[in-house]
Amino acid sequence: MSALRPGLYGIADAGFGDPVVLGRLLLSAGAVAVQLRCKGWAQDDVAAALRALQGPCREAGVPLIVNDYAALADLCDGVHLGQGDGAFPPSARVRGRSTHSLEDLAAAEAEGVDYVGFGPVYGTTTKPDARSRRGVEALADVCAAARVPVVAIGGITLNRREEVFAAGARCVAVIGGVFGARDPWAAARGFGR
Ligand code: 3NM
Repeated sequence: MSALRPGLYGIADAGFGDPVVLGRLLLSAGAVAVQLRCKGWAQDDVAAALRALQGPCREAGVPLIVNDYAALADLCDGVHLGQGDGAFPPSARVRGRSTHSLEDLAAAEAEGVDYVGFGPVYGTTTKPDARSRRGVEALADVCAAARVPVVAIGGITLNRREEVFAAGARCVAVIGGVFGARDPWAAARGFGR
């Protein structure tokens, strides 16, 4: 799988509805990646959702990435793990790690990740245990230092999109700004490049 194309790194977050439906919406709106995020789900249910999204993602040429559930790496193109979520399984083709500092970036690059998430750039209510906001300047510092693509996350709204890309982010990862919008498809479309 080649590196992430610039654009919306879509997150099909089960907190906002059936993640298979959300994933399909993200694909139809032009997302460059789809991450399945099903916090607290039974592994079998996550596996079923991954199987349902495999075909649509393949057809769209978009990587399907699972958040956590590293044991399901064989059912998708990649695995995204947070700090402290352990090592990547050998079968994960695309490896993404959440980072919150330059130190985290260095550690993630040392373990050979394909991209890093960086955030929260702004305040977010979607992730209750998120760190404090890092700001656009910290994002720019990480983007300047990074050898891998940076996916910016946390509180990104359509009117902040420009400054996030200007800071050097390859992709924006957005949950509330898409699925909290009156028209999620139009919002997702608007985040693209
Ligand atoms: N990870 P929204 S912030 C899932 O900082 C997640 O690593 C974050 O949702 C991090 O776009 C976050 O609604 C929540 O703010 C993103």
